[in-house]
Amino acid sequence: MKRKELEELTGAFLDLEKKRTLEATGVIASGESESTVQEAVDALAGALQRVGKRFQEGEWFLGELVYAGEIAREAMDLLTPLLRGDANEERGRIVVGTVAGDLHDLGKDIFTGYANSAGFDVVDLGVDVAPERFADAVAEHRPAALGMSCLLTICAGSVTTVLEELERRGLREELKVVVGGAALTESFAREAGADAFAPDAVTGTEIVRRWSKA
Ligand code: B1M
Repeated sequence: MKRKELEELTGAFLDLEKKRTLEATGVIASGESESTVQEAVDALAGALQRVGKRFQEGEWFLGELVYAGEIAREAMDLLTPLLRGDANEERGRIVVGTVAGDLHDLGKDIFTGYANSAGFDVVDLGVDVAPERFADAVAEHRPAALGMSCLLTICAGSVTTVLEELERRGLREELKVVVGGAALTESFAREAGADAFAPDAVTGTEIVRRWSKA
């Protein structure tokens, strides 16, 4: 049964049938199915990879990419508030945002959902966040960690610019920095001077949770 529900969700989504996708999401979000919210989030994330492939290979055009993004946003909005963690203690604050020039926010929002559910107080700066705004937010909120998301290769340099800006303002020393998103890699993160690369939102949350215990 579980498999069937997830297949219906990804099938409807990849057919770009919004109503059917949201109905399938609703069934899982209501808790009336055997599939979990986390499985639904993972299934949609996997389907979005396939959307990207179709776009890259010229099978789909910008209109389909935009519409798929819109459907995914509505489905994720039903799911991410329901992500459950073991939040029985306050773990500290995290500032997150998608770097300058980049408007992709689905992955960042999944990370935010998991981090919230794990007990972190997340200050979300949104998308297209300028390096100065990241640094201003770190100065204002004094978070234990900063999280940056980046999906566009041409925007990856922004990660380095943010780290330089933090360094310049003397804000880097006490701060841990985790980065994620399809445009980044472990080695890029290391070279840019981040503390960690998160290949997915669960790992990202696990990393900041480890830091908060250290
Ligand atoms: Co765009 N897009 N897009 N897009 N888009 C990609 C990224 C692309 C890879 C598609 C492709 O060609 N294969 C490609 C980038 C190529 C590159 O740079 N190498 C691309 C392009 C080219 C573009 C435009 C330039 C298209 C155009 O206009 N010609 C344009 C750029 C706009 C801009 O940002 N300035 C554009 C626009 C869009 C939409 C707005 C239509 C829409 C975004 C909707 C939205 O986010 N609200 C969109 C979409 C949907 C995609 C794909 C298909 C899906 C992205 C996504 O949400 N994935 C994407 C293809 C792909 O990624 N393979 C693509 C699901 C999400 C859960 O994954 O964000 O990777 P992701 O998050 C993962 C992990 O990376 C990690 O956790 C998540 C899973 O648990 N993670 C973190 C991410 N951030 C993290 C932060 C953390 C920790 C973990 O800590 C802080």
